[in-house]
Amino acid sequence: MTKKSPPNKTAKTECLEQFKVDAGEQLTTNQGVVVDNTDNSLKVGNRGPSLREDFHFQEKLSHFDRERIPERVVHARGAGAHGYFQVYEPLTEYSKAEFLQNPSIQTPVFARFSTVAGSRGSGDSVRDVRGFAVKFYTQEGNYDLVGNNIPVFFIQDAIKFPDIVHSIKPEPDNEIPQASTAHPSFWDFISLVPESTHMIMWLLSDRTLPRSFSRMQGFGVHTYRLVNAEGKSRFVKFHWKPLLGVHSLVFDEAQKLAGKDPDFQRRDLWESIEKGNYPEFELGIQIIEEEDEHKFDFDILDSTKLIPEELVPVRAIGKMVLNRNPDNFFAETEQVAFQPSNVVPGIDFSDDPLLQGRLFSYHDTQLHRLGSPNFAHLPINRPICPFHNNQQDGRMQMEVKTSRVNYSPNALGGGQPAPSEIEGYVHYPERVEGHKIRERSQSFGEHFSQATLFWNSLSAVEKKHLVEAAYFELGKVEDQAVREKMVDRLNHVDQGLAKQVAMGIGVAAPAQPITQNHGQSSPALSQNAFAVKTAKGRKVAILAAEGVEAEQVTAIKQALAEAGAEGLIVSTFLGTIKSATGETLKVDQTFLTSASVMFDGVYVAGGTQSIATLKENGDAIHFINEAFRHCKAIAATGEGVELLKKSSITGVTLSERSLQDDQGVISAKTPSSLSAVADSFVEAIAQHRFWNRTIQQKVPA
Ligand code: HDD
Repeated sequence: MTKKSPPNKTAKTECLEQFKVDAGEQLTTNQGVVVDNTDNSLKVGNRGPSLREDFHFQEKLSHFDRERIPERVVHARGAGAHGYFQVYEPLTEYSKAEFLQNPSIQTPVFARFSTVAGSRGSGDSVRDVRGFAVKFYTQEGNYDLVGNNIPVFFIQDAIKFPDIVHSIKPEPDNEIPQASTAHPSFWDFISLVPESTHMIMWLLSDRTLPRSFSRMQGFGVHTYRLVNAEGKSRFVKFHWKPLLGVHSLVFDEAQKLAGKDPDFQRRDLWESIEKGNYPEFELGIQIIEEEDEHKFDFDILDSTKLIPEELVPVRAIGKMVLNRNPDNFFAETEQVAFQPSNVVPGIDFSDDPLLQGRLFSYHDTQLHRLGSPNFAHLPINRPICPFHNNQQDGRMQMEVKTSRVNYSPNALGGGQPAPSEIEGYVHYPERVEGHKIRERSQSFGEHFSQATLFWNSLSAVEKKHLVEAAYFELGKVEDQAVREKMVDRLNHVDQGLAKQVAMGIGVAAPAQPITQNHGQSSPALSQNAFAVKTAKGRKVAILAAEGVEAEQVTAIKQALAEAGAEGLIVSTFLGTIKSATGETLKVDQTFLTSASVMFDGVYVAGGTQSIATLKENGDAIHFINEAFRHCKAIAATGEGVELLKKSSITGVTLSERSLQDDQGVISAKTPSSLSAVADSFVEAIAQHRFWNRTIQQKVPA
């Protein structure tokens, strides 16, 4: 899909535009010398040796040789988008940050979503935590909220970060596996680090298989501070909630997608924006008064804990809309440099030891990746407000400073740049005292209660998926002792869970619980709490061949379009097909270029000849079986119902006459009202999945 022109401009768009350069008309060297032949190097005679004086060849090759910069050590694979953030009402009571005061102001943002473990070229849909990083270009400087789609983290202290990441990444001897935690060294580490228990429950859950970036939550994870103009500080946790709801893939689908369309989520983000289906997220805050810091049965500085929404409600304070794709992936998405240390007045840090370590690590990483202390000059990283200081030299300085001084204080340069006379960023004057010790607070010592809370809060199907994920992940660990240790660990969470997992991985079931399940739950931890039912942005495959009933295809396509969804015709060959009544229909995808895993639902239109062809096509049958197995909405009208009968789908009733809707399988052999079928199908797509298809496992796919 080609890129449309950008919508209304934000201050950042204008800032970026100064740096935009189009392809130009005439090829030149970087020195501006015109080039009239870039296909042949300079040689002595047309078969002769090449000449060293070929400066065009040298420049072209040496630039190419340096075109890659080190990929991010984690979160290497990602996709980004521009947009804006707008606060709903002034947040003056809590924060003096200017961008949180005025509901009429749109603050430009750039968001980057990512996986953690895989390299830049890995698949989008793998089971992994997703990064959720947002740079706000405020008038007071850049503010970066660098979070994940999971509200807790693996470890409590940043000094363990290299260890956890080394264990997740491919094993060092053979670089296997790519983009997966399903390997012995990861589970070896986890089995020895009890503080990771809560996080691995989330890791094994459907949260790590988001349907799209626009359908996942985001979390700041750490406790931060908000500080108002009077200097009053409160603790805060940040939440992003997607307006399309929180929805996930199923694991089999995610695995297949990694081969069928490794760019699945990147493509979805790009196409949604190009079609005007802008991803939207509400920013929410949980506020904790300073005097309440110690009122919880966990430490709010411990990043392996969340604050249940039932204890502290999340207040929605504004909305982010992502409405413009980057112009250049490398210049923007690859070079964007997020740093949790980028804050503006009114937002401050807590003493969370994980956060404190991040305040060092990201800046250090940018110096390495981008290769220069001047990385803030890059268009994507430049603040939209002016910035001046005496840090003038270093690689790739983009500005030509004209003052003769680069020190402070100075008189020769009129004392400038001078420290501001109005208040700048003032760190919250928290009072601290203590001894220098390498220790962990005892208040960080309990590791299982919230893991149990999470388990108790899941729906039956979410629990089933979690157990299956454990079978897969631990099933890839050949070391029996590690598997035993993990069952023992899960027995701290819930004995029932430990027993179920033990059964699937060849470990003896624990006879006794280690800790009694406390029985508490937090409904907001289940994805069901945010399962917005809308068909907007969904994609549907319409299976068809020559002789299809065009009227049926048109009715379904129209109903989908009205709901903000899209119906694409999938057939054997690209080009066009002729309908039963002679219309020409364009084929969008073939059975070879697509698969059911790339769609949210499948529709089979009638037409005697079309269905006779599709019945002989194993790919068409597989398409239906697979969609059924993944609990997706399926519809068929007219002779289309016969194709469903030819498939292996089972346990649902198919209609011989008028409309039948059984567990999201909608059929109408004699479709008296196409619009009623279309409405039911759109409604079914909006449900996302039909988890109650209890016997879908029997269907081969
Ligand atoms: Fe990190 C990248 C999120 C802990 C060190 N991290 C990175 C990105 C995200 C996160 C979303 C990608 C940003 C982008 O799109 O460019 N990281 C988190 C969260 C954490 C966390 C939510 C825990 C709450 N990270 C963490 C720790 C450390 C790092 C404890 C080191 C002490 N993270 C990095 C890094 C990266 C990074 C090595 C790699 C590339 C980069 O920073 O720019 O510095």
